[in-house]
Amino acid sequence: QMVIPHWLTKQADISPDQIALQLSDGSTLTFQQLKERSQDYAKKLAGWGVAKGTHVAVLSSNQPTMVIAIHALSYLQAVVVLLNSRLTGDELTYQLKDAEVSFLIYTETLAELAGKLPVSKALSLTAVECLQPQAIDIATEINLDKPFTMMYTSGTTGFPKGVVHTYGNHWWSAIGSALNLGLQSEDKWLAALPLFHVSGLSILIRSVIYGMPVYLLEKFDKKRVHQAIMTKGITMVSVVTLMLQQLLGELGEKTYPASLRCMLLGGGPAPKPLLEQAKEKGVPVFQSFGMTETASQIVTLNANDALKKIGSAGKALFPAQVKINAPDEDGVGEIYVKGPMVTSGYYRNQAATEKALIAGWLATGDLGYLDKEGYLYVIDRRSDLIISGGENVYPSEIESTLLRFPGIKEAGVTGVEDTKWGEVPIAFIVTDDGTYNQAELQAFLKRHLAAYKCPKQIYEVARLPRNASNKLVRRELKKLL
Ligand code: S0N
Ligand code: AMP
Ligand code: MG
Ligand code: MG
Ligand code: MG
Repeated sequence: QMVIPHWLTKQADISPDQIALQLSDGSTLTFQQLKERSQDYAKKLAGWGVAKGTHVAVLSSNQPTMVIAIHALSYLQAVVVLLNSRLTGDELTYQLKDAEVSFLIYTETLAELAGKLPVSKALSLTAVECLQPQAIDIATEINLDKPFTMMYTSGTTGFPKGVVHTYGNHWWSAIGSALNLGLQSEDKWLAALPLFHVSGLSILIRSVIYGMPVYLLEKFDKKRVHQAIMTKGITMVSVVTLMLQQLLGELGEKTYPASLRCMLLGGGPAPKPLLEQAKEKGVPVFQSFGMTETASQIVTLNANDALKKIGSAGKALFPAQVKINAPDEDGVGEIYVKGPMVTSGYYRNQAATEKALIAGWLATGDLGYLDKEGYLYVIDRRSDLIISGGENVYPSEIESTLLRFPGIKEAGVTGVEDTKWGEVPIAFIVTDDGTYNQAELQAFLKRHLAAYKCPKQIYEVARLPRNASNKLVRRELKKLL
């Protein structure tokens, strides 16, 4: 069993006056203040009944109190289930049940959505602050083998799976990142990606482990992010492709301050022209490959190689390995990764875990190859996955929702290119004599699916492409357009 001192307590001890969090209104919290606020918050949560091992869901935008709540839950050794605020009540209800959540903390602006969820013990982030604290022993250590967070990721079967991250997964992810990017005393990481994704959460964890300030934005806004990079001494920022695209637009003919040393790009493919445009403007883009299951980036291009290996996701981080399983004659095959940042499995889902984790390697489902020098190129993503603005959309999930609507007999969903989102879903349906009500269908989809999953177009067709065993052939759907 690997045990380390509690990371926030340790950082508050080493660098009490260092800024931990900086907000756009100019306010800050030092590591000492963040520790105290988190420990106080933990005592209030304990008074409410949260204890070691309790599963507590958090539904919030990037608020400082959300950061405090996450650290507080680690002080209680509770498990944090991070909820994607773009999902519908239906979708979240599935996750809450699957994750066996018994407490919910939400931000006021999401109170209406929170009210739809089947968790009897639910309080807003600020209401928790009004609770009576209970004198309890705050955890002084972190056991790296114990679970800390859970996040849901959809699968090819249509049902989301809970990815469990141990403290050790997060620890090794942060260490791997530091060994690649280096640590500099003036580093400040801008967090505009949602903290409910590992893309955002991993910034907070790097912050406590490195003693590095996070500049926290409630959500991504191109103007605010641009202004922050120009004027707030940001050295690192994490982005998805759509954000890079919008930021380059904001930048125009200007250049970023030289202190910006890393724009970490992940979460999906990046078109080469965009990377070249970034290169021309001198934007230090580091492309990476990673997924929820790997607790953020696991393969990243480093600064020295960024210019000569444009389009590549780089090499595996120091504690990690990457290989191509069963490569074809061109060297293309499924990307397998391995390392201590990789999840040990999906929550109470042994079948899915066994399918993904093969002899210590994670089968990512993505296709790629390694060039002669061992650099990874990702050429296609895992089966059927559509990535819209960095959010994952699974055709099977939309198809099964469509099929629940009266009058729809068959449904097939595929992704089409979109200039803004990268890719968006469209649907093809076969109906009982075309009698379905279009307006009702739209309302039905909106009720059951997150907005980014709702098909942008629905085409009625006579039949869907199927193979000899009558299975839908999704890649042929586009031919019906
Ligand atoms: C791109 C974002 C910011 C867009 O959201 P925005 O602008 O805030 O939208 P809203 O104002 O809320 O809504 C406006 C309308 O747009 C629709 N909409 C919103 N998002 C999407 C979307 N993604 N696709 C399609 N439509 C969308 C709304 O529904 C609304 O429409 P109407 O009015 O019709 O309802 C936002 O989507 C965003 O934050 N995306 C990124 C999410 C993300 O973080 N993804 C990465 C997940 N992957 C990982 O975590 C693993 C990889 C990783 O760790 C990583 C990734 C990136 C960088 C670094 C790392 C790392 O390794 O550290
Ligand atoms: P998620 O679990 O939401 O983080 O989604 C991760 C998925 O994004 C991966 O399985 C890939 O399909 C895709 N992805 C991540 N990085 C890249 C990349 N560099 N190039 C192409 N696709 C990527
Ligand atoms: Mg996923
Ligand atoms: Mg917006
Ligand atoms: Mg994604």
